[in-house]
Amino acid sequence: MKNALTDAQIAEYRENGFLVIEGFLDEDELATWSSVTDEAVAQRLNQEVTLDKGVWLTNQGDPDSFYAQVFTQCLKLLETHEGMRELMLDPRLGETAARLAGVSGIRIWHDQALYKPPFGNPTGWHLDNPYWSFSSRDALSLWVALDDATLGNGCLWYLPGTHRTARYENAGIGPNQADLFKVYPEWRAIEPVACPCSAGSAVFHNGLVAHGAGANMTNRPRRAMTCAYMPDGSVFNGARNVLPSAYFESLTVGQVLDDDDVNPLIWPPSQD
Ligand SMILES: O=C(O)CCC(=O)C(=O)O
Ligand SMILES: [Fe+2]
Repeated sequence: MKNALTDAQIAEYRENGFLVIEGFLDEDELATWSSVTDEAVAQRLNQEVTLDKGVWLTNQGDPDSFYAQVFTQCLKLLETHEGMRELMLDPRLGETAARLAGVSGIRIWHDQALYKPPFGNPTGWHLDNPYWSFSSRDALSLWVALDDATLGNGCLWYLPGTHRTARYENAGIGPNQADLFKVYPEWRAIEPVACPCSAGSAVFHNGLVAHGAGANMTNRPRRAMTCAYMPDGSVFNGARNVLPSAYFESLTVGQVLDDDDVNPLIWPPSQD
């Protein structure tokens, strides 16, 4: 895993709000991530595994909806697949996220597989952190390409620097690519940057940077495995998002989200 970061990479991430690391996984690691993710997704979609905690786990309710054709989205796979748990709890991922964000501790918010289907819809411009149950300008995500991500199959696009001017207002991932610009008309002047990358590459992005992905014009899926990270010490903002119902109901706004079962601490590594 090519997770060591140079000062230049950290500076680039902080300036732009995203960083591409080509060849993040080596060939063997990519083969493992790919087969583990395929298996965990297949189990989830076939309902061979259940996670009955009142958590919303896939977007495949109506497979013909616009959103279901943006990507097959499977959340919290680490809770239902042991191999995925091992991959996601890797402290090297937490260390990399912590160094980029400039924070001392990192918890998992949620992992999610995002498979854009053949001929899939584009992913509308959006921000991530306003969806989540904590608000932190240091939140971030890891997006790992399991297939080559190209201009033709829906690689990621970013509006550089928008993490620094974003407010906690968002647009949904709906059919209109331009909805986010109704909220942030001043961002229309920013030149979007495409991030094509080869399978095994990683893209880290800040939870407040504007991003989206193009349509998949090819007859093959564009698969990605991702994980969203919460700086340790972040507090509950009142939003449910993917919190298990009993835990959600027990929380008060402002309470620290430090339940190790719900949000595992992956950096610093535990002493035992
Ligand atoms: O994979 C995609 O199309 C979108 C990814 C995304 O929005 C994210 O990882 O936050
Ligand atoms: Fe996103």
